[in-house]
This record gives sequence, C-alpha cells and structure tokens, in this order.
Amino acid sequence: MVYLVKHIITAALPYAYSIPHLGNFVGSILPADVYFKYLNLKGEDAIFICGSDQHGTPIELKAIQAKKSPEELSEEMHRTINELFAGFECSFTHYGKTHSEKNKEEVYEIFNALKEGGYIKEVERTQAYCNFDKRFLIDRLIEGTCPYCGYKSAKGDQCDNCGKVLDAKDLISPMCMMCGRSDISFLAVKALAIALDKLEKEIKSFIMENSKNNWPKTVTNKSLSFISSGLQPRDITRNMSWGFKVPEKGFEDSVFYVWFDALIGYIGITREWDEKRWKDYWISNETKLIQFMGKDNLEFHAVMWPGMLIGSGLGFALPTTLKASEYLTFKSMKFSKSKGTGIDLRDALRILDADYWRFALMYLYPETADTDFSFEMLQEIVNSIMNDKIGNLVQRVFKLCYMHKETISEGMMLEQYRPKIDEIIEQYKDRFEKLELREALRSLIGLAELGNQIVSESKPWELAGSDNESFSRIMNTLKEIVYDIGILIYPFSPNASRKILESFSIDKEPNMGMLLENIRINLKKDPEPIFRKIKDKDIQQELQDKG
Ligand code: B3M
Ligand code: ZN
Repeated sequence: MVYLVKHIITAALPYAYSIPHLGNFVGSILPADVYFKYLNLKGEDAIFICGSDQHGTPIELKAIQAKKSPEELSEEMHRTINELFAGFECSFTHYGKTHSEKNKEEVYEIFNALKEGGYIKEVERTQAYCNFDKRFLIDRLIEGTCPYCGYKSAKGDQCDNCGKVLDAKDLISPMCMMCGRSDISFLAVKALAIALDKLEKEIKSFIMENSKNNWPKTVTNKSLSFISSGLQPRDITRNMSWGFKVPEKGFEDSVFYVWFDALIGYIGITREWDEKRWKDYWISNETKLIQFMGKDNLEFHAVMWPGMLIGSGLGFALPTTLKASEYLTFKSMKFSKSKGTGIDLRDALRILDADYWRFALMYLYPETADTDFSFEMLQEIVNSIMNDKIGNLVQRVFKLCYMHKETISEGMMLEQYRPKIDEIIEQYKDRFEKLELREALRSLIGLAELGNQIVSESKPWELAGSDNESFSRIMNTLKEIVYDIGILIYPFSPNASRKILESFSIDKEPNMGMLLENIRINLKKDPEPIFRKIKDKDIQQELQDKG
C-alpha cells in the first residue's frame, strides 16, 4: 500500500531536571501517544517524536546544587524519564534529547539560514544582574508580579497564569530566585534576536490557514491574541555557559536560548532517529505535523517556531495542528513539582498500573477547560467505568462463552444491533479524526454500555439450553462487542487490549482492519479480570499521604 500523508506527532519536550508529574503527562505526552497509537491502529505512516529538553538555567542551577555537570545531571534524568515513559506504555518512535550532535548541527543550520535570510539582528538588551550573587540572571530566575494579570509568582520570561511572554524588567517587584533578594540591577548586554517583526505577515497567515485543521478554539484565539499587537524581535541567545555556543564573533560568552534549540529539537531528534529518513517527514508537502503541548507552551509553538521555520527558508513542514491542552489541576492548583502539588510519574506507577492512569487521565483530559483531579475521582473512574462497565462485561461474556461453548453456534447475530455498533465505531473514529480524544474514549465507553444493555435486556443465561438459537445470537453479538472493545481500547489501555485479544487467539498489535475479520474465540480457561477496583482503604492511604 502507498501512503501519501506522513504524520509527525510530537509532544512538548520535558525538561530533564525533575520527574514530570501527571499534569505534564496528560497535557502532552499521553494524548500524543494515544493519538499515535490510533494512527497505528489505522495503519497510517506516522512517527512519534519526543525527548528531553536538557538546556536552560534550571538545569544548570540544579547541577550546581548537586555538584554535577549539567550534562551529567540531565543525562541521568533523561534515562529515568525515559524508563518511566516506557512504564506508562508510551511508544515513541524515538525519545531523544536536545543536547546531541545532530541537534547541534540542526540548530546551526537553521541559525545560519535565518542569518542569510536577514532575520537575525544584533540587539542591545538590559539583563538582570544580582548584586548579591554577582551574576547575570536569566529571566527564569527572576520572579515578580505579572504586569498584565497581577499573578504574584510570574517568571521573568513568562507568566504561568495568563500565558503572556514577559520581559523581566516589566515585572513588578522583581526578586532573584537564587538568593531571594530584590538587589537587582539591569545592565546593558548584546544579544542576537530573530526578527519576528519581519515575519509577522507570514506568521499571521500561518495561524489563519492552519488553524482550520482542528485547532481547539481556545488555541486559535490565543494564537491570534499573541500577535494582535504586532511582533517584536525575540532574543535567541543568552549570556550563560550551558547550551550550544553561538557561532558569532563577540558572542563567545553566549549560548542559544533554551527554547530556540528545544523547538529545533523536534527536527534534531528525528535526525537522531534516522539520518536517512528524517527528511521524508520534515521536508514534504504531504506532512501532517501534529504537536501536543500544555497551554503554557503555546506561544512558543504558535509564533516563534513557525517564524523560525518560515524564516529559515529550508522548506520544513509547518505545524498542521497545535493541540494545546488546558491544565489538570490538583485541588484547583496547577500541578507543580516545586510547590509540592500533584503526583509525579514515579509515584503514580507505584499506586496503579499504566492502563488505569492512561484511561483515567484521558477521561479527564483537560482538552477545553482546566479540570480538577482528585483520588476520589480516580477511584470513581476505575471502579464504576473501567471495572463495572468494561471489565465486568468482558468477564461476563467470556464466562458465558466458556460455560456454554458447546451450545453456541457461530455466525448468527442480533441483527438489530449491528447499525448501533457500527455507528459507535464511526463516532469513535470521527472523534479521533477531529482530535477530540476525550470524546473518543466516551464512544468506547458507549460501546460497553450497549453491551451491558443487551445483557440486562436479554438475560442470555436464561436461554442457554432452552433456546439455543436466540442464545447464540445474543452471545455472538456480545462477543463481537467485546472483541471490538479489545481493539478500540488499545490507544488508551494497551494491556487491557492485549488481554482481551488474547482470548481471541490474537497476539499481534491490533489494527482497524481486524474489526471486519471473523473472530474465533479461544478460551483456555476463565480469563483473568482485565481491571480491578480500587479499594476504599487504598484511596484513604493516598489521601493521607498526599493530603
Ligand atoms: N521544555 C517546557 C516544558 O517542559 C519545555 C517544552 C519544550 S517543547 C520544544 O514545559
Ligand atoms: Zn540573588
């Protein structure tokens, strides 16, 4: 088969200085992985690219504290994060990192192309200098009150509350985060900037055009608001030592700004994956580049990134869809490692297996509005949806099939349910196509609900032995539903999918084509339940631990 469209799925690159928490995970990596698995179900040509973001001051600072080099520290964290994602059943085509030779090459290539195109200019900046610590402070190391929304802990580069990109000197009462003092001077320094002002028209038409491709409304509106008051040149270098050196005279003490090489990292990591094939994906008119991220990463992806790609003139694919999510909050606060709110990925896997988290988090996926997470909610989703609606149906159907395997004659179905089953499957696909992942999961649950409705209406166990034809029709319909669930649940809970399909003698990765195949059930014995309930006492424990 020849596929024209090539999909690149990306998830925002997590910083390699701490273990991501569930808020990071549900905002970008998990939905990206779910969508990628769906594309695999369809047999599409797709790659899933992600990796560790290794540069930036927070990593440098952490390294100083840990008496390690930033490279050492970020490499260690990279390995840990990579293992945790594997524990969560993520199937990246490549999980790379930004501090790599390939990425460096790509950063220089794009920088040189931007320079040749006349999009790099030297600018005079004032940079914060802490008189107490006697060092330059990059923006992220300064905290103060946001001049736009009044949020108290806005960082010098961006307000995490309203999402506005900031200039450190606009912060109200700026404070050095290293020493906690307000003894800050702003000194004159040189920097290189990308002339976004010259790319304004192109960036605007990129947003206008591409936002037709299933961008969430909030994403389109925010993207337009970022450019509504005109664009200014944006710095791409910083006065610090950890990062890629800037290959320009007079900039020996500077490195590229972390966001510049992190965004290029999407390409660099693809090159790291396959030096021969990366271009087939990145330089092609048939590419769909679908990028998942949390809303705090949107401005970089909607403005600076397309500006870099267009300005380079190297023919790279532009983002087809920017899928920025809202926040998953924990007791109405943003998940934040530093503030001790939320649950990190390692803790999460200690509490429950990947399948449960993936399902429950996608059920709560903050696709269009901030969504609050609680252990009670988690328990409710696991117990009454995963276990009661889906798990029990599967178990019940398998049990009946096993007990009455002599009685059931293959083939016949309850034809009146066929259109309903097909309709739900179509709805599931349609929602995935529109990137409405949370709704696609609800279609899957709808299929289980239909199964449960058939069970309770037809009470098949009363018919076995007395009316074998009706019994067979009911059981074949239920088997079909369970089989379909086994395939369609794959993007969300891949282990449950494997367990269900095993009972149909299938031990390969599922695909959509299998929905049409004739199924043969091959139960060895009573299969194990696919899900278990969370007991109250376990939840009580977590509530005590996490408060
Ligand atoms: N590392 C920010 C974050 O983890 C940043 C994303 C980079 S995507 C190119 O929230
Ligand atoms: Zn200080």
